[in-house]
Amino acid sequence: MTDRRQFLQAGALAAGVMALPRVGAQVQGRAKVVSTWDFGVGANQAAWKVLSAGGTALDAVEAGARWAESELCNPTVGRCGNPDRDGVLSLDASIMAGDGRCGSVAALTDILHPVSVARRVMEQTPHVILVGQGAQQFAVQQGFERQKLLTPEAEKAWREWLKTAQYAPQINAERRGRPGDSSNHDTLGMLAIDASGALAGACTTSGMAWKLHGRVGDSPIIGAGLYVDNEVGAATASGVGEEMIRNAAAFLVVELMRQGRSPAQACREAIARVVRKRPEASKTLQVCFLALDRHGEVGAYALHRGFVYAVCDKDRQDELRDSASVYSSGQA
Ligand code: SD4
Repeated sequence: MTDRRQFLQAGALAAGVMALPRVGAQVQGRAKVVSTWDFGVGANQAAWKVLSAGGTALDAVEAGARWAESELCNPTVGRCGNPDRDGVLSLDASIMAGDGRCGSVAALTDILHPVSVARRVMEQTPHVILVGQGAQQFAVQQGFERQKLLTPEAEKAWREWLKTAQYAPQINAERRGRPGDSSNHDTLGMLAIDASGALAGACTTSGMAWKLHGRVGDSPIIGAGLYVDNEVGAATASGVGEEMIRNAAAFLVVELMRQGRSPAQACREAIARVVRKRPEASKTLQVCFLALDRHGEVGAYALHRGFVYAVCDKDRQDELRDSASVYSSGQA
């Protein structure tokens, strides 16, 4: 028996309307994209080109992450990222669709667009995560070009660091800058909902500067740095990834939303979980969560001040919001 939805789809297809992307206010209606940090504005605009033309959330977040990987030049994302302790620039990225499809790459070297390799892992392999040499080999097989990415500036910063070689993940400096300010940047996490109501997310990062060679952060770990479920919503994280992995944090945020919390409440409760688990460490580590539910409601929370995120939909293309934070509001 044909159910009502199948019937409507069949009718629409017969009328030839489903096959055509509908551009304009109608198709943009519920579409929205949100991203971590001030440079999220630029990433959102790249994603919005896709969403506003009736494209999918998945294509949109890939486009946004690609923008950050190649166009934005900063020490924590993509080609301008700082290297690890051994001077190697290694990149982590993930992508996830709200129907559960996901892919990621970790510790990938010499490839400009890790997020697109992550998408190929999702679409072309039976696996979810590829790492290191295997990820690079797969990328090359898929037609991605191998290229040296370490910039002279990043190499210089690494040589400076080598003079003391003290590695201590720390809280991020408070963000005072505006979009485009080159001193303000961090890992990109993006979440989008498209006109059909489908959700998707992506993360891309060079991880923590001066990390041990081989270190994998939260961004390519599905459920830690990124989680998306069309039934509920999506969440992404930035900050010291080890805390996100310990707490399965992005999954936790989505599950809290499933239990009825708003995106902001879910992010706050997940931050509280991080603090409860490691109260002392939480005083100096930064952890930030950003969430988008399936209705398009956005929320964020951070351990410490300074986390900003960008929101883009048909009514605003470059909005930057400050997140609430546990320690600055004295609610720890
Ligand atoms: C990582 N979460 O690799 C990333 C880094 C980051 O703000 O987001 N820094 O741990």
